[in-house]
Amino acid sequence: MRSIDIHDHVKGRSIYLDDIPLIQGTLFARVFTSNVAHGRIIKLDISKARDLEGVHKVLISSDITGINQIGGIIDDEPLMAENIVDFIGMPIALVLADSESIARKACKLIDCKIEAFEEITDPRIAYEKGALIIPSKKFILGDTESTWSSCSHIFEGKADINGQEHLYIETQGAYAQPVEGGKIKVYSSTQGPTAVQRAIAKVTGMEMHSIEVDVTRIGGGFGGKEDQANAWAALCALGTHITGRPVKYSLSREEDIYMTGKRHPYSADFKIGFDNKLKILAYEVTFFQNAGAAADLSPAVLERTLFHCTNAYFIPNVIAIAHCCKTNLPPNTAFRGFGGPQGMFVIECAIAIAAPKLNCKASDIQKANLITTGDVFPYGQLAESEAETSWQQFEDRFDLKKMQQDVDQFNKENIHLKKGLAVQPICFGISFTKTLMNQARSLVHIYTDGSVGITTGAVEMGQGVNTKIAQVAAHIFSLPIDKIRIYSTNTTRIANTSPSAASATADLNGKATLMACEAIKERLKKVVISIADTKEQNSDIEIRDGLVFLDSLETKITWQELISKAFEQRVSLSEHAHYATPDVHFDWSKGKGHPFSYHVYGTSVTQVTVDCIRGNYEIDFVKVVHDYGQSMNPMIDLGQIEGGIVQGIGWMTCEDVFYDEKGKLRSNALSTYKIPDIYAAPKEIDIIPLITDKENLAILQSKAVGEPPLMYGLGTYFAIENAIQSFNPAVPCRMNAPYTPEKVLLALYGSKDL
Ligand code: LUZ
Ligand code: MOS
Repeated sequence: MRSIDIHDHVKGRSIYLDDIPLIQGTLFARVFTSNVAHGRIIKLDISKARDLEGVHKVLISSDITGINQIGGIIDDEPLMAENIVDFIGMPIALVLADSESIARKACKLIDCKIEAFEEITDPRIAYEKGALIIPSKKFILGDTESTWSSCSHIFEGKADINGQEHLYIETQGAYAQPVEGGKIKVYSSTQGPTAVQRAIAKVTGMEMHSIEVDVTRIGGGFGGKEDQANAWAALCALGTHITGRPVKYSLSREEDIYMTGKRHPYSADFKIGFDNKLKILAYEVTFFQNAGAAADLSPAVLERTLFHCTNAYFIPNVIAIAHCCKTNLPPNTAFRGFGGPQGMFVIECAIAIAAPKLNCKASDIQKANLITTGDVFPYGQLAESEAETSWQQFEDRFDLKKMQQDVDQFNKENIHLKKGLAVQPICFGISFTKTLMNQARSLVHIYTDGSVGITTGAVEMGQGVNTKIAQVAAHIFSLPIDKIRIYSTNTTRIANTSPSAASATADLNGKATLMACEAIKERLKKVVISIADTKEQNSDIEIRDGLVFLDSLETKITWQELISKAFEQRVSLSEHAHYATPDVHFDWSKGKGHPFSYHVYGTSVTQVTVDCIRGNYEIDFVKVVHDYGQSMNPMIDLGQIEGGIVQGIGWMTCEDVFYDEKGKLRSNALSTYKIPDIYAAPKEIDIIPLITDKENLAILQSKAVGEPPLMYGLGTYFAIENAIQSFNPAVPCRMNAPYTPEKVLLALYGSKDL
């Protein structure tokens, strides 16, 4: 089944924030921001801006009616700077004007002087200076210390991995409108309507029941709108609260790129020990996370880095330490994978460095160490593993040996073109690592004409969650999909939502929908029995082609008749259901628990061709065996996998977030920040589903697919590295992603300053 949004998308009829008709009297917002990464405001004169014709108001931090605080996990993030500025792009003043262009002009008239302090941009320097956002976190499994002496081979190294700009097609934005009685309705491009509602309540001083947040859909989020949509919505709502006028702020691409946080860059040190059969006996890793100037979601991201630091491998002795380092950059935030990919990159670096010295391929090490069912992860959860099954199926489908021989042959015959191959197993835990977030609600109405309307806490961001939820209802009621409507996500219909994140949205909201539909169906069954003249109490009902079947026998009752009858009998045709993922828990004081409802596995291989004169490269193919469970929508899942792979490739290759030493973003436009285009995409993507029929907690056994495929992209880095090695084996492995063509060129000729 296709996505239910496809037709409107293609015809340009889908509604995004900027498609909402403007109401009269709307003011346009724009923030004036710091141009210094760290310092003290010594002068702030807004009079010229305020006096500009068409400017309604200029607000600064002292105008905030509630508290000047939008921190999600820790209260460390002011909405507007009071005194100290912590990053370039930090809001200082908010202009409200009759048009966007007047607001832009007014910002230029604000006179602000900032006394600059020393800035920190490097997480290791932040760590040395003790600039940590939270106390460091640690996982321990077994005992590394006593294991080193029994290792036949030990390798140590350092790995660096850069950030990533979300580049959702729809930029951040919000539109606040006054409602009678001093209430406010806010349209926001957010993954987390409740997070927005809470932030507005804090900043305005209003109660949450006076704030309605509504999201029809958003034009991509990738984690960038899990928490960072809050600021713009809070600014608009504050403007409305103070002026009584509608306020809209839709960020330009330029503003969005320089003001919002990105994927976290990490630097890491590792030490890995092997026995003489390629088994990894011990692994020690220390992560330095570049969190930026405020906590945002960094502590949770840091935790997921630890959870995924051994990827799909079983390692009996592990110490993993992670530091959340405070720097003077925009606060970094959630991004597809949420710290997991960074954790996985480092273990893959360790394996890649070890392989040539152990005289084998990285894939030999990977294969020898795959986690199996019953093995324990460093955080105490026992694996229900598909790592070996996916690898096995992968070898059955693709001839890895032959691929390697072809590459070797090609490299023998070519001097200036070299191919590289890399296998990439993945393992990703599904559930919010913060247990309380694993809950969701669904509100299902059947109207008296038999049509169905559903609201959940899920935000449609192009990932197809609305289609999956409609499928769940269609499945339970056995109705055609066009009888089902999914409404906007709205805090007055569904309260206290978790953000649409962690790959868990379809599972959580789908399960709640399943429960609501089942409850209504249970009541309808009684109605059928009452009119179909049977004594059978356990009869199953089903609707086929609009007719009700009782225990597979046709009753001649139509769905419409059944609904009318139910209404006549005053049976409730609505249900609000609540789902909480069973059995998930985690105890941070011990670093142990069962944080994930299940894991998603898979195995990929990537082949690249590097032009060793120019340093550029092409991706020949990515071939994957991916663990679907039982896909409820293969087309949507395929789209997620392809998109994830390309986004992962971009992160590993051409996308290079660059802040200069003053903390100024230099890759601040699409001319300087390169995302993959069609030429950068693999020439061939081959995705083989691994279908399993094991019980799991996924919705209709259809495993979460949002984030895991991104991590197949990691293989690109190592495929490029392997190609470089075959051009110039004297080059030391350096683990510093992304491999931009510039860096590849430097590496090919042995440059030290990679
Ligand atoms: N967001 C979050 C996430 O708040 N907690 C998580 O564990 C998570 N995981 C992946 C993506 N977003
Ligand atoms: Mo996310 S990184 O699942 O918002």
